[in-house]
Parts: sequence; C-alpha cells; structure tokens
Amino acid sequence: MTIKPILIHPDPRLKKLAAPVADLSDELRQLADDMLETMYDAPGIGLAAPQIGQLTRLIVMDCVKEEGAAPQPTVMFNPEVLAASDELNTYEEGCLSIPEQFADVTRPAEVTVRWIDRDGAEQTRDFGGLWATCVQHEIDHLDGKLFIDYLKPLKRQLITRKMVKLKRERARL
Ligand code: K1U
Ligand code: ZN
Repeated sequence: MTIKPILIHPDPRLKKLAAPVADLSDELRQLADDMLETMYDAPGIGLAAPQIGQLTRLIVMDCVKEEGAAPQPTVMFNPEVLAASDELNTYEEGCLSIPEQFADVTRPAEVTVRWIDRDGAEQTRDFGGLWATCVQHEIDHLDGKLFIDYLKPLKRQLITRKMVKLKRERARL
C-alpha cells in the first residue's frame, strides 16, 4: 500500500465532477486501499479520490474516534444520497485539502446512502452523527464542492488566501 500526496486547495482538480466507476477492478481496489492508508496516516476520518488527483467516484471513511474501539474502514464506490432528514446538524468541519482551517457547516442530520462496496456488492445504509456529516462532505468532493463553499464569500476568500500562502511556503522547502 502507498501513501499518496493530498492536493491542497486551490487546485482545479478539486473543483471538477468525478466520473462514476463502471466496473470494479483490482486497480480500483488498490486505489481504495491506498486511500485508506493515506487517510489513516494524515490522520483523517475520510478521503475522496479527487483529493489525491483521481477524478473517480470513490470515497473512504472511518469515523470511529473512541480510543481502543475497533476500526471501521469503509470503502464506497459511486455513493449516492437517496434521502436526507429535515432535521439539521451543525459540525465544525475540517478538510485534509484545507489544512488547519475549521468552520461550522450545517447539513442534514441523517442521510440514507447507497453505494458499491469493495467486493462489488450494493449496500444501502442510514447514517447519523459524525458519519452523516463525513459522508456528505466526501460526496461533495466528488461533485467538486468543498466545505468552504458553504461559507460567506469573505471567510472563504480569507481561507483561500491562507492556503495560497501555505502552498507557496511548502513549494519553497
Ligand atoms: O475529506 C477530508 O478532507 C477529510 C476530513 C473529513 C471530515 C472532517 C470533519 C467533518 C467532515 C469531514 C478530515 O478527516 S479532517 C481531519 C479530522 O477531522 C480528524 C482528524 C483526526 C482525528 C479526528 C478527526
Ligand atoms: Zn475534505
């Protein structure tokens, strides 16, 4: 397995619509495994393929945060939100493509998601709590949307400027 470099905003690849997976292959399973390793290494609770420059509808997640609890690595090809609750939840979100920046985002508190798992089987499940927030954040990545797109323009511009500076500093190293 390989840890892949994570793209930092602003990057045109983070704004593009990712293409659906037509057929599962060993290559795509390898990509999912690399993404899980990259996510755990970061560390993060989710990662979407566009964040490593792959414009494919693939996300990985593990929102188990309790010390000592069994990990729940989750791989989703072509994830789709089938239903969303009227009830909303606000969570202070972060993003591995926007390091060290956090902001409150309000989203449906519960969602029903359908996807193809690592074995090629169709799955449908209801998510709540942090899993619901995370799966919506990751599916947004597949549609070229970042959590800062939910913020007021001024705040979004401020964060973008910080990221441009961070990328310039990193490039100088
Ligand atoms: O998609 C990403 O960039 C990953 C992102 C997912 C996410 C975080 C918070 C709300 C919604 C979606 C992250 O994982 S940021 C890092 C993070 O939240 C975290 C890192 C270590 C331990 C616990 C959380
Ligand atoms: Zn993100």
